[in-house]
Amino acid sequence: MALSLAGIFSLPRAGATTYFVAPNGSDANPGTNLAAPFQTIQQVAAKAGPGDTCMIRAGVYHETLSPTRSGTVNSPITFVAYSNEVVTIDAADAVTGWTALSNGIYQASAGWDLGEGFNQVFVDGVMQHEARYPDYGAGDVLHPGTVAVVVSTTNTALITSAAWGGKPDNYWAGAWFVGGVGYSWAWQSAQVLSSTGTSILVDASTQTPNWWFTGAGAGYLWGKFSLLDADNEWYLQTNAGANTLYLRITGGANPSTHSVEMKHRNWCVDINGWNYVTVSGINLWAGAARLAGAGNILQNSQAQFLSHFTTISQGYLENGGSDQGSGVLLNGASNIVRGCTLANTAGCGVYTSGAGNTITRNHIYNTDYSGTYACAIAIHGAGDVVTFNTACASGRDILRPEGVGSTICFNDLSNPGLLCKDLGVIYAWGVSPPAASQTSARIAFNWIHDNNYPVPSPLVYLDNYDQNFVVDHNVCWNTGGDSGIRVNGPALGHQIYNNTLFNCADVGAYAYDQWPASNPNPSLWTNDVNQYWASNNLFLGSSPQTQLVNWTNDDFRLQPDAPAIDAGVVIPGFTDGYVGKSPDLGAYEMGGTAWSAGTGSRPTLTGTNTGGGGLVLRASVDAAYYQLYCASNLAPPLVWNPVTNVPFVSGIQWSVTLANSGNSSRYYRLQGN
Ligand SMILES: [Ca+2]
Ligand SMILES: [Ca+2]
Repeated sequence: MALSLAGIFSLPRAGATTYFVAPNGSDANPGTNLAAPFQTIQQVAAKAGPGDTCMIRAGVYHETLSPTRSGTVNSPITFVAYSNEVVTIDAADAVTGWTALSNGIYQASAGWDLGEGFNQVFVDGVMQHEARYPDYGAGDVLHPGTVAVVVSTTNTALITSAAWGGKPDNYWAGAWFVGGVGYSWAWQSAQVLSSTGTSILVDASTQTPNWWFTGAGAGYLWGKFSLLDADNEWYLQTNAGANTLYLRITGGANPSTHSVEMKHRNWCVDINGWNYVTVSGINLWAGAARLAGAGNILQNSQAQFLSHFTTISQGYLENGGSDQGSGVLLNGASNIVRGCTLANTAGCGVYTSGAGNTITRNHIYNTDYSGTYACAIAIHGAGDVVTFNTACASGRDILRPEGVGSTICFNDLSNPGLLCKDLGVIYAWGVSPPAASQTSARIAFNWIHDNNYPVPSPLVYLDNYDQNFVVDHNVCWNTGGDSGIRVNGPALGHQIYNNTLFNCADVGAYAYDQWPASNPNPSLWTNDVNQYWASNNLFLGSSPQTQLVNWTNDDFRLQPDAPAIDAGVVIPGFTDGYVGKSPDLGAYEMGGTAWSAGTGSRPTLTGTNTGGGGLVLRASVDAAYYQLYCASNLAPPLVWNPVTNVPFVSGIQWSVTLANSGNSSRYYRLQGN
């Protein structure tokens, strides 16, 4: 028996056309010959039909991949990097023609303007900062330079900061304020009308609605030429028809000898109303990806700076008020994003609506650097599946399950709350399914950890007015003192089983009941109820080493003498296949199969000969999202056939018995989707 994992390869089908695109090609070429390719992706997008493959040669393409027709379920249209060459769709365009001004500042004319807070400049692939006070500093995208501020509670347009003093009246007028204050559920922005002393007065009509918080916090001012006084800052002067970009790069050097780009388009990939289009191995820069339709796929893409905004038009929206703030937007049915890296973006990494979408094996980090109500993964669809992702570092939450019937399994999720407060690694508020019999989400077999913001916050946070979440077999560790799994009232129908928790407080140890305020669904929430069932959870306080094998190396199995062994109760559907006289407490059953989470997770497959040609294959629980394949030999041409006659399935753990004919060999492997 052999075990391996490999990508899925398919050959162009007979009758379909293969097109080629290369930067040195010509759109006047036929495009069907590697030696005479098209020059633009859009040229091939205009021609490709069902079953066609569009091979893109190495290079940077300054355009939007926007299909003009649909593929079919059996004959998708495929856009793919040719022979694994490095292909990038860049939504920013070059700015050239620099002349020196003063103080290391250079200027050039720029032909476009995406609007206040939506422009973005890169020098040699490094994001620069719109002229600001204080200067950004050396931090990454989630650690902006700020000063202490107070938004007045009596005049909410009045903001003070000791750092703003010593300037002439109205020195700050025209700049934009951005910051997180008070409750800081999300950051807020407004434009400065006037200033005097240590105070600014903002234009109330520009204040972020829902929410504009008051109280103490931190913020910065941006958007005036006078604030351009440090390296890596820029300012765009937008006069009618003649925009001027001012820029000071590192060391005050001449930008002419560097690559300077300014964002020009919101979308790198825009599949808007088309079906069965696959985009594979194509990197995205400074723009978002929309998969609106059915059966579209984005895979194996390195994507950075999917969205950018420093003005926040709606405080509570995950996308900051614009579609591109969704990052990768899955809007429709059965769309897939897999194997991608999604990093450094103002809004979400992925945002779903519709139904049956899949998010798997993505590495997502540095999301929500705007500080709005965004997260790495926002689920709004029905029956969406989120598996084997590694997502970490976000301004607010890492994952928000707001759909119905979602499956969230085998993910490694950590480190939220780098800009906002009162949040979770997984956070839900006011989420209930249409019918009482439905589950909002099953959150199982995940590693959920490190919510270390100075204000204690939970790991799994089922805030007020949530219903029917199933939270089982997760490992939850490291908070600043809040619950590993927290349920705030009103709450209804949650099931919390077999989780392992340590270096945090126990399930539900902190609870805040909002009843009857802000009732989002008065027909459902007719009285104050705080209902959830919790069993078989293993809470280890600050002593995980007493029962776990080696938690610092992600080995959360029980030690041989752990008191948790056989200390649990039978919960049908959750403890099926337990070993020994009873189920154990916690996420790992002694004697059961190990499992791991995140993009590095690989299921185990072991085989036991049972004599007479029989073979029992036993896989770990994380194999539930894999298909078993069989080959009779490993010599070319190697053919793996799916094993479809799986004779035994139990829960999401399965084992198979397959007849081994005669003395010939069989090879088996698990392959992900
Ligand atoms: Ca500055
Ligand atoms: Ca047991």
